[in-house]
Amino acid sequence: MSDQATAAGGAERRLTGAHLLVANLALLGGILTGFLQGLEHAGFEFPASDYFLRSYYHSVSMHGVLNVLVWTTFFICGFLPFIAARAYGMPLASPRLGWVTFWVMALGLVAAAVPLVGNAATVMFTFYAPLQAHWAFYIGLTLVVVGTWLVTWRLALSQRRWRAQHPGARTPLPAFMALVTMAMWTLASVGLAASMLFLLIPWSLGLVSGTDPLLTRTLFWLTGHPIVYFWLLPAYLSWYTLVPRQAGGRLFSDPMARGSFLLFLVLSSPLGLHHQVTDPGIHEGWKLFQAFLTFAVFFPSLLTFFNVVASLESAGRARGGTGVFAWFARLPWSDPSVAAQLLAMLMFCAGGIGGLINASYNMNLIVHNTTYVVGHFHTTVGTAVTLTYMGISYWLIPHLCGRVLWSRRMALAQSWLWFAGMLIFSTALHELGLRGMPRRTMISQAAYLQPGWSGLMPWVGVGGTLLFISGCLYLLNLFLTATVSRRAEVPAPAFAEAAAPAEDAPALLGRIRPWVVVAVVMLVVAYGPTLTRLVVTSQLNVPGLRVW
Ligand code: HAS
Ligand code: CU
Repeated sequence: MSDQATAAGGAERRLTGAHLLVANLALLGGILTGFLQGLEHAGFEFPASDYFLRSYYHSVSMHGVLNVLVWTTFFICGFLPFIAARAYGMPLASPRLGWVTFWVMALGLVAAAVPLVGNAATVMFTFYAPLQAHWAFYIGLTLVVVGTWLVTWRLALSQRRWRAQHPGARTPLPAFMALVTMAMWTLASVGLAASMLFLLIPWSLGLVSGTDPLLTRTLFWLTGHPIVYFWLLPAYLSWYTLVPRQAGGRLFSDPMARGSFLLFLVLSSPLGLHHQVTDPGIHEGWKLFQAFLTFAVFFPSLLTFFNVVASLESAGRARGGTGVFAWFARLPWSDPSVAAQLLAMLMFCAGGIGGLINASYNMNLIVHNTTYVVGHFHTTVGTAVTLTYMGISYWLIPHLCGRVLWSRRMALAQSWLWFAGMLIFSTALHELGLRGMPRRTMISQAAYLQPGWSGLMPWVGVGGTLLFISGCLYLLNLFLTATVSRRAEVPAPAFAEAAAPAEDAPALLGRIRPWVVVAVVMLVVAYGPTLTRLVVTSQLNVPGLRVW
């Protein structure tokens, strides 16, 4: 363990801290805009002004970008290298590359943020053409993506260095998971990169007169689906390798955990068409094929469910828990880091089932573009991921700052408040979606407001307010931790030992490269014909629109 303690030494700690600072600043903007949108859905007038938020749509664009693109990406790029260094028991390769990466991402963020805040990129986080943002928005986001590739590179260099010192040994599970996550993402991001470099950037710079909305949408979703697993897998990493130990138990199976991550590597990317079921111009056969693959990518999450529940059960029983379910109550619910993540897991059970409904081809016709989808992604990225990252922050920030968490009780209250707020918020949005309420709409101004909606709309505001209060408590607690809390060495939790260790697995489960090859083949099969046809027939004749 002493190896682990020193591995993520001063340099890595500062680097991680810098990423987390940016992530949390983004979250502050994200929860503020989200709060105002929740109130708007409850019937309050949206406080548009010339100074800050010009319109409801300006707010939604900021909310989406800050929360799902910036908060997540910066958290991940700080957290995974930190974890990898501890797992390898050695400092990562080239801290300088680490800092170059951070500054590339930060520069990109500033470039994208200027037009975003200035209402010149009110195009939603999906930046669908033909809505056209200022070129700096696209270039800035592209730089952030380039930064993530550099993280992959640095992890790969570190893996090589570690491998040279440990020939024949199995890569430690947390480092393996960090690598697989970044490999999956790097492969998946080619769609977005192609869209940015060949279509959106030249178009926004005026170098070409038109673009092709369907082609840009297809390239976006090629990346836009796997991006959700880019957010999820670091949370899974924590659920597998840290939470069982924090709870006083062991990981049930290391090989099964590796297998699950490798399945994500192979299956995450070739199924983005499930976001385009209603798009014309793409053959139904390919949509159906990708719908089946979407059901396949359910499987590694089911493996995760089984493995993590079995691990937690070992912890609950070790703490004197009994019965079929009663052991769950024996887990250390008084530890805010654990409680936040357990609540995140519980919410993800609902979020995952909702995903299954979205993915059910014909059922998608009912929920698509309604607030049902908004309900879905607030239980997934908004809770499974975000509440897990919050739970991680409750040990990581004190560890990085060398100060104890300012208030454990506040952290516990915050976690439960998030869970309760989200329960209200997402239930109302799911139900409103089933009653036909469109998403991404300034709904209180809609002329077609339905009588069946009015009873539920205030609950969106109630849930949103609880979430806002919870988010503020989280940020306040961390701020006080970092500035005025008592100084002390706060150890990071050690990694969980596995009841079934890595050595039980076939050697192939210890390797990554063969699986990357399979992932590439899957991607080519699932997208090759559709993309080839779209590129060949593309007219590139649709001009940019600014409708805001
Ligand atoms: Fe999704 C739309 C399908 C998972 C995020 N999704 C979205 C959008 C976002 C998003 C942001 O097929 C909107 C994008 C936009 O703006 O248009 N989603 C799925 C499926 C899954 C899924 C099949 N989504 C996620 C995750 C996300 C996320 C994860 C973020 C992190 N989603 C869709 C589809 C759409 C969609 C369609 C398009 C909708 C449309 O028409 O626009 C699956 O991966 C889910 C699998 C999950 C499970 C749950 C396993 C449970 C676990 C918890 C363990 C619990 C424990 C505790 C241990 C099977 C692992 C329990 C203890 C006990 C004792 C019980
Ligand atoms: Cu998806």
